[in-house]
Amino acid sequence: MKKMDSENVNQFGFGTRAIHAGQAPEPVTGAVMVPIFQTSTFAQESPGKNKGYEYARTGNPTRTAYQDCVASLEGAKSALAFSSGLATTDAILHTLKSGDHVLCCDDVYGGTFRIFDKVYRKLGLDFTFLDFSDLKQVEAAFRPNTRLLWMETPTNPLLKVLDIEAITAIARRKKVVSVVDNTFMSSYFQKPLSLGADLVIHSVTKYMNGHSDVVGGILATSNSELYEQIKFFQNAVGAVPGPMDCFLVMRGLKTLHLRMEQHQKNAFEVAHFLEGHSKIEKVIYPGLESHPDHALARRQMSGFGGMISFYLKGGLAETRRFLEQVSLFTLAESLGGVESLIGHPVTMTHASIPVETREKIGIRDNLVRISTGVEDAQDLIADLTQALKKI
Ligand code: P1T
Repeated sequence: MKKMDSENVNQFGFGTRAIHAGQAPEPVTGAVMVPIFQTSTFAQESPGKNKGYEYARTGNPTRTAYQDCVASLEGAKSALAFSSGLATTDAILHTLKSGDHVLCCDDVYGGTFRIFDKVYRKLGLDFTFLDFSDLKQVEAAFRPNTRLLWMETPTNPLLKVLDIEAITAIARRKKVVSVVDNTFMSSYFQKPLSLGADLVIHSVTKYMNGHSDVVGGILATSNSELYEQIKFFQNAVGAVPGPMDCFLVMRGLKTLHLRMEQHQKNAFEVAHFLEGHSKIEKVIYPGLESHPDHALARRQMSGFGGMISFYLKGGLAETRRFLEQVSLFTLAESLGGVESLIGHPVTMTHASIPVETREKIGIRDNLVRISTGVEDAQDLIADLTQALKKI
């Protein structure tokens, strides 16, 4: 096979790119895996004359390889990596100035809501949170000072599927930059840039790395102007990932396509099991025909992922008891790792959202969120069965 370079990379399939894009053998030693360039600085031959790297906040070869790989997976010209998903969000928000307005979907990760509401509002930005399922409402919410449209799809934790093509088309018409947080689907199941988004971002802490051992974030774009602007902030602010973390995420990416297929397979089995259980009030999984956005999900995504949310019959006490009883599932924040996790949005991931807002959108005491891992599905179902028996 001809080795990949930036010219021919896009002729290859997803799995091939996940394994090779940006990752030619290292020229000096032939090392097949991109080395962890654990260095803060790079020797210069004479002042200002270097081999493309000078200081590791600005650039590091391990990070370059990782960014190039993700750019290829998202069908983007470029990518920029950060030390967390929220540091990525922060870098994008730095492109705005006091007085600017941001439109955001109403069901977002609690930390995203928090940085908007508690950090950037204080600096003079204004935010409107609303249900992006209603396109007329979205259209009407733009103001003359709207500069950014932010959406997650499927949303966290209610797994609403938003129409990326229709919503980003409105933003484009209004000359507003659109961002899609693609964390839940990963680059494998959803391609926001090809549906019209200007920027796609990930908390790579989740599926992209996939092994629950790194916190990181990345964005990808084909808009050179935005890229240059945010690259400036990446260096000027400096929330960059270290070379070891870049290496680990790149290693995780090599199996992204395999893991996502298995996450989805298990999620279907678990979702069907929960749907048929007498102690479950309602199951939310975009792959189920009962999901209100199932048709859109089929059209927009090439799979449905591994995230499931459900309402137990009962209140906080029953939900707490159930969550204390699971044993193969780990009760923990986060998602997207090979191991199955279970969480309680009200007290964990979405505790920073005001209670009135949570109730209005449906984040209630009996809501449980599952990140289905890649264990054997029958073991996961057995664990849920025994825990449900105890309530
Ligand atoms: O945790 P961090 O890498 O900074 O990423 C934040 C983030 C951004 N976007 C989405 C959709 C997310 O789900 C997250 C982090 N979410 C969790 C920790 C969670 O358990 O939902």
